[in-house]
Amino acid sequence: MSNNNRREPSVAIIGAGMTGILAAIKLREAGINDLTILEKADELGGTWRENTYPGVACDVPAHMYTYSFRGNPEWSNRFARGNEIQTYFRQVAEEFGVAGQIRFGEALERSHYVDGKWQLHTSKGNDFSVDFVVAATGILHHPVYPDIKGLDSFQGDMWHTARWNHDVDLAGKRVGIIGTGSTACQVIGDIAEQCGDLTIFQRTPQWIVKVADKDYSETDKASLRGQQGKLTALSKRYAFAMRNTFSAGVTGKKLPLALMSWMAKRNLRKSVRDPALREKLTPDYPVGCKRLIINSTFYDAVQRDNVSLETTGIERITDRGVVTVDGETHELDVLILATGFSPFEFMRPMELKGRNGVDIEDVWGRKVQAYRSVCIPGFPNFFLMLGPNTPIGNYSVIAMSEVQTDYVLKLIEQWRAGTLDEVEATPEAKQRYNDYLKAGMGKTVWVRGCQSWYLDADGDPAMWPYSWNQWVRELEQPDLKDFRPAA
Ligand code: N01
Repeated sequence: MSNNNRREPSVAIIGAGMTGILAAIKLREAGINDLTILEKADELGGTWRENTYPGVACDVPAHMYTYSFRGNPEWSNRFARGNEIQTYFRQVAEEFGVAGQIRFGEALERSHYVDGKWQLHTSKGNDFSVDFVVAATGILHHPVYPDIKGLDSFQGDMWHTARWNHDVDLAGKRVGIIGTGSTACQVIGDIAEQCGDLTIFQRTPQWIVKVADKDYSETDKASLRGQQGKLTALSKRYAFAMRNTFSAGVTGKKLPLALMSWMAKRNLRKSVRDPALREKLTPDYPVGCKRLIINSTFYDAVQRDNVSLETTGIERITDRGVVTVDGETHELDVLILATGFSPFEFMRPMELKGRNGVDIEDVWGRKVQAYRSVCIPGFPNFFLMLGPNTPIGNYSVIAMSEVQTDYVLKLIEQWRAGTLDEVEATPEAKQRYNDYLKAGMGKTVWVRGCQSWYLDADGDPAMWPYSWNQWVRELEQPDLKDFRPAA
């Protein structure tokens, strides 16, 4: 307790990716200095540390994909490459004094809420307690390996895109890739030229929009150096455009959706010359139902002579390659699994037990839900960043983290001031919130007949179904009646 009777919290931040770095900066700005930042890996950067596949880039415009308080004049392209994004996060963490505070190579293994404190146990055998836990563990970080018979029998080189094997040179090799999502499209566009033969195993075609990339010249960069105002204005312009096109379209606004559809269909029509190939690449579901792919290299790659698009289903994998259901064997030297991620794990496999020993596995066994994406009843003083129903179609996840971090800080402020003994949303508030989300889903494009990582086992999208502005407005101030009152 400090002199003015405000409680000063200790906080553990789990993960030093984009959100963890942000949380650390903002907590320190709020005068909260008792911080422990645990990072399971030996480097910060989260998704941008893990995804090093050829072609990795962010399909959100770079000047919008930065913290609002620290633009980056150095981007080389409109769509920043993964290594530049990773460098940006490292620089920001260093500039704001966060990097030196990170405990690398130390994962949080257990987190138990006992007598008003979180008792933590880490992979290095350290035990300590804190008032708050901020789980900044990201959404898409558990690779999905496809459930295909014989997968492990393949004798060539095989890896998931998030675990790229840089020791294998693809030049001249017979390469297969399973999947045609955002990741696969970036990989294929980048590796097609060097492979001997590249076979793309497509289960479902995807809609793709082309937004021209742009190289930023030295003059462009120089004009932005030291100009946070200009960088902010640029970011706002992109954000405005994304909000009013893709984000509005997927949540049911007719005109933006019509524009997205027109852009995707036109892109396919104009880019792919052969009608038979075009037919194979044409989805049978509405544009935006699966996350819209923004890419300008895939269609060119798929039309190369050394690339073939296989749409016959995979029957099994053998030591030599992929056997499709028509009995054909596709012999391969390398098999790349661009099969996506499991989006409902969040901070798991960490063992998380809340009030009275309630286990997150039991709570989420029925359905992965939270109150305002961030708070889970039964787990006081625990904040899940980018939790279920955070994502807003094709928008910058950094902007989402900033809004949620401000919200969390306001909740911690209530605890510091003693208005809340513990920050815990009530089960009723969580239920009301999820009913409200469900009510909005019917008009979104995500429920119009496709399968995607957005959907949970019940077919409910784990997305925010309303507008960006509405989301920001609703998170501006915590609604205290949704939390357990102080005793
Ligand atoms: O994964 P995906 P991703 N047999 O789940 C196929 C973000 N991201 O890594 O469509 C055959 O989209 C599956 O087929 P189907 C972004 O949010 C961002 O590409 O299910 N195929 C699909 O084609 C994105 O949405 C950037 O029929 C199988 C593919 O694998 C998210 O990450 C860049 C299969 C998986 O596609 C995930 O994208 C890249 C099987 N058994 C990614 N199992 C940015 O630029 C799966 N598939 C910000």
